Amino acid sequence: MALLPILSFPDPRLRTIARPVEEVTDEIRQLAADMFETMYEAPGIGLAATQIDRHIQLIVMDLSEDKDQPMVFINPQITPLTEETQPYEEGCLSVPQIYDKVERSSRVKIEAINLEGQSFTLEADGLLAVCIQHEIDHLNGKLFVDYLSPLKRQRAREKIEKQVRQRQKVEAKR
Ligand code: K1U
Ligand code: ZN
Repeated sequence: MALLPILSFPDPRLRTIARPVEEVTDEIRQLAADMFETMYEAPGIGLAATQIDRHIQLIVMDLSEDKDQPMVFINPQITPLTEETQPYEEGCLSVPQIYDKVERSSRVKIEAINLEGQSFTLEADGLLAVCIQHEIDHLNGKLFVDYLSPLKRQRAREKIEKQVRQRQKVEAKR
């Protein structure tokens, strides 16, 4: 298993559109295992392959408190089941320490493939609905800060650039 570096906003690689997975191979299964390790260590509740600079349609997620309910979504497609939206205070491992409200569809149908290569469908609401929409946005090169005002997005960019400068200073002293 391996911990993978997570790209940070405004890295342009986060804007890459992910391509579909053609076949679920051992390499994909190993990548998913490494993504789970990276997500749990961060810590986070979801991770899209885009965030670790792999541009394929692969998402891992675990919404449980005990980190014992791993979910994998390969080539996911979502369909809104309602016109209703709900606000949720989102975070993102690629936009560290920034949290803000985003409105998303309250209920969605998810169609995807699992690590055995089998198709499955499920209906989602609550945090699962929020998180799958957030992660699919990553696969399409979109970030939650894109839903915020230009001023808030600029502030987020400046805050992260400051964090990067501080980290580089600490590393240079080592
Ligand atoms: O995609 C990501 O960057 C992961 C992101 C998922 C997400 C969270 C909240 C709303 C939408 C999408 C995160 O995991 S941010 C960290 C986080 O939410 C968290 C971390 C530790 C414990 C509980 C939550
Ligand atoms: Zn994110």
